[in-house]
Amino acid sequence: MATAKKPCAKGRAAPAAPAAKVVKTPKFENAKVFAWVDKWNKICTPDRIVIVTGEKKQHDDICEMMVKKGQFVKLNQKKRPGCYLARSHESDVARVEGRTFICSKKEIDAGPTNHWMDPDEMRAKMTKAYTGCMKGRTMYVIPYAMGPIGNPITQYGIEITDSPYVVVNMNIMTRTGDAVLKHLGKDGDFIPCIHSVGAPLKKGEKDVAWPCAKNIDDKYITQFPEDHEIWSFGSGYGGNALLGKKCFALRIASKLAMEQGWMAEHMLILTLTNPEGRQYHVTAAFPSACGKTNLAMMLPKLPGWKLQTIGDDIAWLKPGADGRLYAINPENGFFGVAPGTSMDSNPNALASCKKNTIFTNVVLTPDGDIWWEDMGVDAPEEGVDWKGNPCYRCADDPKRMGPKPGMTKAEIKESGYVAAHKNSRFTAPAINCPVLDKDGFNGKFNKKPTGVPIDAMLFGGRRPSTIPLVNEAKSWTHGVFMGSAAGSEVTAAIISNDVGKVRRDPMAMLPFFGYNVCDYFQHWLEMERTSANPANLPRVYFVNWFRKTDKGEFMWPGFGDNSRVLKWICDRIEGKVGANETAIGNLPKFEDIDLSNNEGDPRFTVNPALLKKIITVDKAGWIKEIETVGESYDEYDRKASKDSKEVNPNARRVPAALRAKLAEIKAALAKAK
Ligand code: GTP
Ligand code: SPV
Ligand code: MN
Repeated sequence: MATAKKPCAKGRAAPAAPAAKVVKTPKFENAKVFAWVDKWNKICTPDRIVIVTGEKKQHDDICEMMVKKGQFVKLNQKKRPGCYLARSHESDVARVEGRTFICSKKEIDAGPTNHWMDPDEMRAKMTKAYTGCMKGRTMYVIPYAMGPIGNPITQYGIEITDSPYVVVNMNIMTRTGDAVLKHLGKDGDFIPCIHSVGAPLKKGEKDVAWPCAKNIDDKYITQFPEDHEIWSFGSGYGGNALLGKKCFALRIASKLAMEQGWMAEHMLILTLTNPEGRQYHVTAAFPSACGKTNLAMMLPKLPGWKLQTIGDDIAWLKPGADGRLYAINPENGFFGVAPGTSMDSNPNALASCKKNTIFTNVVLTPDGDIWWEDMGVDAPEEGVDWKGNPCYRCADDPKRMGPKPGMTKAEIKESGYVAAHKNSRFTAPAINCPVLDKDGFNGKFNKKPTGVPIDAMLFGGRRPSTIPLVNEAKSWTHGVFMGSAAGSEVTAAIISNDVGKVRRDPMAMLPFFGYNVCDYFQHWLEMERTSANPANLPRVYFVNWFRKTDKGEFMWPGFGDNSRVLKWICDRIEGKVGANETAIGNLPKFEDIDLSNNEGDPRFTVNPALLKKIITVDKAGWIKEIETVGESYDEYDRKASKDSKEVNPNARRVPAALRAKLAEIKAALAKAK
């Protein structure tokens, strides 16, 4: 083929810019899948393209390739078959909320809690960043399902990525591969997702252990809610990169849910069976690193009660013809917080990580096993910390590690050093969980493919003061108010300077709203208005496992003892027990919290005197609390987006029903003793 040579001034051919070599786009039966892959192949110009099949052999081969390249450590296969360890770059350890964008056409549709940019501007900016970004790398195409394939609630995605770490994590966290492509057929719909670590390789350049864009301002986690597209660039970690999770199953799905009359929530799903064999299904929305995984697989302290897991992070709920909300877990695995997970606190999570699990940013022990702070087992004499540096057992506490030999617990604490990153995680297949409710997890209830009907919905957060152990909403609207008013201390799950400070986190969804928070509140209210039978909506509760004494000690043991609270909730649903009807909601009477089996390790024992304190109304604290909630509402009313500085006359409004509830509680508090 003749190539046109542009004549230059002197009549000689200009040296042609080396045109990027484009590899052939593989064939796909589904034309939209082909178009999505073909488009990004031409922009990203990878060296090769691999379609993720979902087969074990391909998964294992990718893991082994990563071991060879120094991107994975293969763990002791006798102790942890199929397990690997990854260490991320120091800039890439958690979600980056400051670099997360909702690019709706209008700023107001992203709302006051989201960063916004004009979608055309964002597309132009990111396309530039994507141009040639996969040079020297493999482009993987991951067909995946959020939910059991074929379930009416399930949705599908295609994630293009240049990160093999993302591929193997997606293989665990979602249902991937050929089965999805087959289900999509010729014209099935999916959410198109593109991801790159943003680190092209020059010819012959050696790859690093954790490629990413090292500068935080070069990372973008972008949702286009109107086009239902996800574009992610520069980060390889968790919710930034496993695009089925927060980007799709929460941000994009919440928008779809609003349009279609269902709900996409940051909620665990569990099945609880009482000693008489009656089953309850409960969801709970707690902010990141606030106890969802732990509650989802908790071992009840109460004799005769059985708890099973359906999901630990995300719930999709659809109203049924009977007015009940039916929930599925769209995920296929757990991306759980490692530190604090022990045989005492969460044995089922530890069991879930026994095989085929990827650990990220934990400690490597000399025998090829893993360790983290508060794992409940002695640290090895020596290990490798999350940064890849040596670490050593603490001189006076075998359950700590320090950066130098012989350091004391006080010295380590003072230095702020941790050997496993506070947001270190395990990616474990759900089928490993010994208490998985297989039917519920497979989206079945009474053998029918749907979700499980929800009896109670919990909200919660880390609140050292004011918020009681459990508080029952008096109505659906009151429950929506409770969710809208949720607050929590910021945790290490987010890269932020505010870790430890209390912030408002409505419905534990602050980082995950795909649209305007005011519209989201309205959507929750609509669930009652449009319900076939509002009496069948779940009861709503606010719980707080994290009250602290003045000395900073937890007032409630938490974990398995939380079954006492779940039992109270079931008793309320059955009308077996009364409650103290207070200005803020219905609180338990002391004698209605079952304290059987309350002996043994004092760390896991309820102190009755403290219990009394955390089930009463702290009037002064609540007056302040309600004021702060009002301030958050005012802020939502004023701004078009998180980045807009001025008062915006077009800003959406917090629904009047919630303002009325706030005023009602404020007035009731003023009157209360
Ligand atoms: P994401 O995966 O970030 O959404 O977090 P999550 O909500 O699933 O949090 P997870 O259950 O992993 O808990 C995070 C941390 O909170 C862990 O270190 C737990 O040990 C601790 N935690 C969980 N439940 C309790 C509890 O009941 N009481 C106390 N004191 N700590 C808890
Ligand atoms: C969270 O932060 O709520 C998580 C972890 O579940 S991540 O997937 O990284 O968002
Ligand atoms: Mn989460």
